[in-house]
Amino acid sequence: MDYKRILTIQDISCFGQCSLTVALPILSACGVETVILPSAVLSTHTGGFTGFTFRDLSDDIPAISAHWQKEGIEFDAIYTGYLGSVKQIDMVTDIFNAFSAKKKCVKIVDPAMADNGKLYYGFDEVYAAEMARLCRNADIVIPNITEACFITGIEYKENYDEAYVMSVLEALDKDGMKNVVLTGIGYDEETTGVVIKLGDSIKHYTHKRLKQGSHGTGDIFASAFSGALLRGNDEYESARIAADYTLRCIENSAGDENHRYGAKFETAIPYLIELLNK
Ligand code: PXL
Repeated sequence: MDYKRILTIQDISCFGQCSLTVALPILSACGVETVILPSAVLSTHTGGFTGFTFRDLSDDIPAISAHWQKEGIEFDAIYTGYLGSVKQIDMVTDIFNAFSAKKKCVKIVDPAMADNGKLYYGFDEVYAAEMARLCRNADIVIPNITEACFITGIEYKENYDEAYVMSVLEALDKDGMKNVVLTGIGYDEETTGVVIKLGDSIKHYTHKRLKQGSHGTGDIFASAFSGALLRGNDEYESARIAADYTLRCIENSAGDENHRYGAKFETAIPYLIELLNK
């Protein structure tokens, strides 16, 4: 099997099972060489915790990138998640340009900035507009419906129908985002799923909806999607694998009220490998 190398750029939330502490093990489990660029170090993630520390690593990013270029290091893909500031988004744009100039490099952006109609703590409209700009530079974007609304300026609706989702996808397309994996899309109480749009082709993978949610599931999904894609699966198959794995991680965490800060993704890694080997 072809051995691929991916760079993932996102923060380290030391506690909380999200961003790099999730992306690195999941991508490695997919059999992909995983290079990390930590954008910041936080004691915990920002969802549901107060008083967390935040060490911005922006100043190191250009020097790390320059060193890699000097060493001739190349990537088959770059996947970005939570980024700490507008400045960092600009730096990531530079990294996209530098590393896709010589070699084909798939740029995957999860605009991890919002959920349930609201931006995450610390982000504002300026940040959202800048993230939209990064999305325009990507080959594939993985927003949830809230993020897609912030990117397009379409009003967020808690209850929506297929026509609304199609209008969001159309707006993303007009804005330059041709390939989109829109997560958390369901039209009834029992089901949810992922809408995969590749140019003019639109498919919806649906599965059961679980009542409880937990933090970090977007990162689990995006990491498994990126890993499955690099393993040679197409976008639809990668989204299906990532969705089934994420569902299993949420099921793993069900009933543990003390574990709402993250999903127990580790014990489901054998299941992910099983899905990849099918
Ligand atoms: O899971 C997304 C994420 C990543 N990193 C940090 C976060 C969040 C979401 O809140 O706060 C620091």
